[in-house]
Amino acid sequence: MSLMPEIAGCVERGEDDRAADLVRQALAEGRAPLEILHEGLLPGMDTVGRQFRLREIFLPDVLLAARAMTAGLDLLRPLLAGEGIPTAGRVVLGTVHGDLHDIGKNLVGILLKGAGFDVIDLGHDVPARRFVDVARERGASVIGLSALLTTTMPVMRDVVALVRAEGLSDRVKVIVGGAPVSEAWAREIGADAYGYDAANAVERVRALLPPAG
Ligand code: B1M
Repeated sequence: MSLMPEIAGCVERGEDDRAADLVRQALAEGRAPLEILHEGLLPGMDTVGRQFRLREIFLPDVLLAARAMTAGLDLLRPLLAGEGIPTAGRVVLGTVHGDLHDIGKNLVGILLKGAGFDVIDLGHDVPARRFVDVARERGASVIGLSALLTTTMPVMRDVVALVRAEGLSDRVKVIVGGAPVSEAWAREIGADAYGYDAANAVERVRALLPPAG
């Protein structure tokens, strides 16, 4: 079997050690980190999500899959982040309150760092108020919000409202993303941008910031 489907299979079966071994092997064979991510790890996680929705697998299986995905991602992280020149702007990033999903948010953070942004990652389950306080205190130009649950998406609206209420809209832009989030939702809540995947998030963040100089 070729390496990428094998990596996907390891994620599906929650085989973290083997997933890491195969990612190492793929890197040793000269495969690009982004290729390993998009053709190995992510398809595995997609399958897991589908199976979970259809109740073919259960929460413990998803946890094991997430652990295998993370084992592979940890090896790619330094390579995806590259050298990075930390001058492109400061971004406060996190998964919103009530939401523990952080794999996609972590990917966004890795690619933002790789693109030269200074990323302050607040982690997951982050209250709206904390995003805004940290952005103000640390002089960030962008707040990046991730949500994977339809029930936690409203926290994004709270953040946008707080940024407005505190008179920060000119200085601090808000980008939202995550599987249930859409361009229409971003517009509805008054967010400044929507990123449909991690690479797109980087492009959208770049577009939000004034040109340097
Ligand atoms: Co849960 N989960 N989960 N889960 N989980 C989903 C999201 C779900 C769609 C599964 C399903 O039913 N098919 C479903 C949500 C349904 C809904 O709300 N409509 C769900 C559920 C219901 C739950 C629980 C409630 C289950 C339960 O307890 N009964 C529970 C909730 C816990 C909580 O958060 N309070 C739960 C728990 C978990 C685990 C802990 C087991 C685990 C998370 C582990 C972790 O993150 N550390 C987990 C996982 C792994 C998933 C699935 C299978 C995979 C998510 C993932 O990591 N995808 C997911 C099903 C699915 O999405 N296919 C599911 C890979 C990741 C790279 O993609 O996060 O979409 P994603 O990120 C992408 C883009 O969305 C985008 O870029 C990323 C890279 O391309 N993006 C941004 C993300 N954030 C962005 C921010 C941006 C821009 C782009 O700008 C700032």
